[in-house]
Amino acid sequence: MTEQIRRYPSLSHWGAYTAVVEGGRLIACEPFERDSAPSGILRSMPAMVHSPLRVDRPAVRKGWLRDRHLSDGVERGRDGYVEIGWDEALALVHSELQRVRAEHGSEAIFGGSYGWSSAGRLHHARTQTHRFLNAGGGCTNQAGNYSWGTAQFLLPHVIGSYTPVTGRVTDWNSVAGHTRLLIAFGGMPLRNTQITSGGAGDHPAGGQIARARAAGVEFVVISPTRGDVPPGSQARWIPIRPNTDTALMLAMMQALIADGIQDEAFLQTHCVGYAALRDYLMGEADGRPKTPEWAQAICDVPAATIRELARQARQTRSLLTCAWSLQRAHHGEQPYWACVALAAALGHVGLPGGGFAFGHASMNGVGNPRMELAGPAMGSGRNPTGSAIPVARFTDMLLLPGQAYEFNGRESVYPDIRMVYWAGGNPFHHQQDLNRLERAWRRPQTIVAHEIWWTPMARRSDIVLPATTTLERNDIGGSTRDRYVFAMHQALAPVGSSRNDFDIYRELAALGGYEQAFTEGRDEMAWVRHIYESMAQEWRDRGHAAPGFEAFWRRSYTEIPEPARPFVLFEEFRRDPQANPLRTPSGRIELYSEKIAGFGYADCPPHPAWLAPAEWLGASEAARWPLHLLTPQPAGKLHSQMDGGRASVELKIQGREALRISPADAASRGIGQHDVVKVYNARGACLAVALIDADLKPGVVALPTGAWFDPAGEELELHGNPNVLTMDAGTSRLTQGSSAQSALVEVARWHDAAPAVRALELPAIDRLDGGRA
Ligand SMILES: Nc1nc2c(c(=O)[nH]1)N[C@H]1C(S)=C(S)[C@@H](COP(=O)(O)OP(=O)(O)OC[C@H]3O[C@@H](n4cnc5c(=O)[nH]c(N)nc54)[C@H](O)[C@@H]3O)O[C@H]1N2
Ligand SMILES: Nc1nc2c(c(=O)[nH]1)N[C@H]1C(S)=C(S)[C@@H](COP(=O)(O)OP(=O)(O)OC[C@H]3O[C@@H](n4cnc5c(=O)[nH]c(N)nc54)[C@H](O)[C@@H]3O)O[C@H]1N2
Ligand SMILES: [Mo]
Repeated sequence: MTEQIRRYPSLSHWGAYTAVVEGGRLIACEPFERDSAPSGILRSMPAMVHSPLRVDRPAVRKGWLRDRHLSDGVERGRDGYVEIGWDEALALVHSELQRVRAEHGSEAIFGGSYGWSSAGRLHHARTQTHRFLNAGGGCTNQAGNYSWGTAQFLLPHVIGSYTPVTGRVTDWNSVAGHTRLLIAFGGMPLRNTQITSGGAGDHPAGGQIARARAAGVEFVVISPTRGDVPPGSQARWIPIRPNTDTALMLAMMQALIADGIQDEAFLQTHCVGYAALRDYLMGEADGRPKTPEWAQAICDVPAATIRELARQARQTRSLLTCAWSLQRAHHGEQPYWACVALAAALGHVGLPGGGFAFGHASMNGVGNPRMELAGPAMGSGRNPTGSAIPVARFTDMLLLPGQAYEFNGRESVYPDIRMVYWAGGNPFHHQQDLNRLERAWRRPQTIVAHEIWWTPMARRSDIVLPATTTLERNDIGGSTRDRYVFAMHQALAPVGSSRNDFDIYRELAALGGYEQAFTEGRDEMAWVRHIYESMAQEWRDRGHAAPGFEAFWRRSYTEIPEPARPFVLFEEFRRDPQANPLRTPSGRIELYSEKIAGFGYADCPPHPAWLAPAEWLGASEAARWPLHLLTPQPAGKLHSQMDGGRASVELKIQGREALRISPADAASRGIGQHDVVKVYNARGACLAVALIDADLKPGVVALPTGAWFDPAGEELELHGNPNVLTMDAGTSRLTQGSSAQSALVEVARWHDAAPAVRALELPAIDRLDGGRA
């Protein structure tokens, strides 16, 4: 008898799909029928869902099982594991949480748990972690994100809001209808538009770019690589040194002022602080006018090009967009502030197809025409401790308890962390300077993780609880960047003895006597229904129809129509700034911020300025480390998720991540195509395989993120994880964002036999049934 094939609607951050199941196994993921450009990452899922790398049963690190919270943290990452039963595992976690709360207070539990988790909003592991820890007395949380965390804390000072980085920018209909020149700082790599946080029904970016081009929009891509030019855009590529866009933008503004063609009226009526910024640009303040010639020496773009681009952008309807990567760099506040200032001087802010925007190809759905209606959402409750650190500063926190730090005008002190609880993130993916993190990671007494796979994070935790994938539970997903909301039907029984994060927390909450506070009396399907109904009620309150839950669940998705009018960012503010002020102190765009001036931060002055990053090609350190390392998002996966899947593995070369290097830089180092290379600096070293790329500006190398961390000691990482090389420093005291894109390195051919990568093999586990993996 042949097994019946069944189909279930589901959703991932890389798109909606139908799970095809045969004999209890996922055999394929068929893209959602309305997706115009489905992501290839779907191909990785069947093998990964049933991978031998799945965490099979609860497992405890041997040293921790023996010595509990007194065990030696140095053994994390080296020790073997012992499987135990669920009851025993939950009892261990529960008693450890109680001990830490009683002896050290709830602040001593680090529950920030940063990470993307899954697209389903109910079972979103990070949200569930916060709900659980908050209900039990609180924890130390993390504020902001790695993605656009610098912008999140800068932009409210400048434009009163950070919604332009959540995707709410002048939409593609307005662009196709009105923009004549679109300048993309950081380019528009379509690879990144595979992803939407919360999932999506369509991937329209490539189509929108082609449509805009057909409508006559001229594209200019400013980037260290021609690889950031999207196909179909016919964009002109202007190569630039990494981390120097601020100088280019300031010089464009200076050129406008020098020619007397800046939009003086807009600067006077809609901005404050223009005079102070102008003095800086014209050199009144420091005797150094920020001319195109000045900028050329910094960013290596010809002065004539800068002048000509400024004039063209002033004379025609222009839109500036900055990739999020620009602000994920040391002093990453400056390019974003400079971009807003330049757009103000160009005078098209608030006009159809004009002004500034962020992240058009940083994520799917940016500029997607969509009504401003709620998406499905799950709350995480209030943290009773109120303790939170800036997201990317957690290595500092672990290393420097009690130390004071500055963040957005406030001084705080790092808490003394005894226990770390993580679900749905991989700090050994996302954090900079992983050798430093390894040292910090030894300090907490206990580390608990829920994981699906034996990731580098799981391998460095004391208690590992196996979590289900999305396919093993019912959920609801969607994003405010996309016009669809999706039902996610359970397609598989839990693999191994894995459990839903929600159920793990429910049982732990029951042990602690606060199950009701955690669940609010709802089980899985009651929550799915509740999330849907809350969203649908909001739609109906705002005059939009929404089907009843049963109909939605049966049909498996619901759609919001395109808005009748294109959205133009700051349209109302432009029309009447008195009646529609921004939420800045002045109600206007702040080219000079009194508030920031009051903080007195030398690393974030009160107006946009060129501040040399700690590491860039103009730094004195470049004599020793002559290449600027970019760490772009990986094309074949989401961060480190499913690194062992087909779409990811196909892009590795000889099992290692590929380092792009220019022909000139390869030749001068005797490096040939597909040679194994060592990429190194004072912080660490990794192996990678050279991919010679004529589209890269010489002096720049690019190693995508996501290879599972595989250190053979501090000296050498084997898999090509660039975060052993990146700098772990806040962008500035204002926003404390991640400086991932500011790192200098050297590259050398690796002559020895290259040690095998082990990260995608199982660690040593003593099985519950007596066997050994
Ligand atoms: N050098 C450098 N570093 C960077 C960046 C960069 O540009 N350069 N970018 C940064 C950015 S923008 C980001 S957003 C971060 C991303 O960093 P992370 O979000 O931490 O990376 P992911 O690999 O997505 O980690 C998610 C983890 O959650 C697990 N997971 C998925 N679903 C579930 C679930 O349902 N339950 C449980 N328990 N676990 C689940 C996955 O297996 C995976 O291990 O990386 C940052 N790091
Ligand atoms: N396939 C895939 N897509 C993803 C993700 C993924 O993991 N995989 N992650 C998602 C997430 S969480 C996020 S936050 C976004 C991030 O979106 P981004 O931050 O925009 O992504 P990056 O790939 O880091 O950078 C985009 C491009 O910026 C260029 N660039 C870097 N530094 C500079 C600079 O100083 N100046 C200029 N002009 N250009 C520069 C690089 O060449 C790079 O290709 O991507 C999302 N999309
Ligand atoms: Mo991100």
